Amino acid sequence: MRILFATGNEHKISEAAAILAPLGHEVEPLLIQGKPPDFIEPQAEGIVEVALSKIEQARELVMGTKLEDSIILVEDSGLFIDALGGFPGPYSSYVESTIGLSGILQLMSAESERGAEFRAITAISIEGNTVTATGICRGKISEQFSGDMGFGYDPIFIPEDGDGRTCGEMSSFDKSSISHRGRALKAVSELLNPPSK
Ligand code: ITT
Repeated sequence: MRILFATGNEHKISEAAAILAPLGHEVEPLLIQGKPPDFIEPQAEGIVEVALSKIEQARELVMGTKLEDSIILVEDSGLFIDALGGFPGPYSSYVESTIGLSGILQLMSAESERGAEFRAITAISIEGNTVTATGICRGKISEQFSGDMGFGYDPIFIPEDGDGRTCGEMSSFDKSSISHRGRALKAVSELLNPPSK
């Protein structure tokens, strides 16, 4: 299937394209007048509500255009740190662009309990219906930055299903095999193409 990913984050598009290609799907960016959509994210909500709001906004954007019948994908994701009561969670994007990763390491500097998880909610709109799936990647916050691959919080997140490297030190292939995005996209893909019994 050809899936249009409505996101302003090009790293999400390249990761999703690599995850879904072996499952038979082609991922392209959803562009409106040549630009990715700029979503209004309801700030008081959780990531499920934000993902549903994004899919609603994306559907409105394509309504009445030649993309109206396209399959559209959106995602909302975030980093949830146990010792900070789940912060930054739904505020991950805002926190990354304000205090940044160094601000998070500073907040965590006196913490020995460093458990955290990435969560992703993907929502796909197909023939007027919306299907959603969740992906979680447990891990911990590193003591310092490591690696310059990936994006966002990758240089300070060590996944527990990995080998001790941060996601920032992993190839996109290694990261996607255990990431929240990889898990959510595989789950949503199974809902689109249920495995034959
Ligand atoms: P769109 O809303 O346009 O899709 P966005 O980058 O704003 O793009 P989110 O609202 O879902 O995405 O915010 C996700 C935040 O969590 C943002 O700060 C990301 O950098 C971070 N994040 C999400 N997935 C990540 C990953 O795989 N690795 C590192 N950081 C990630």
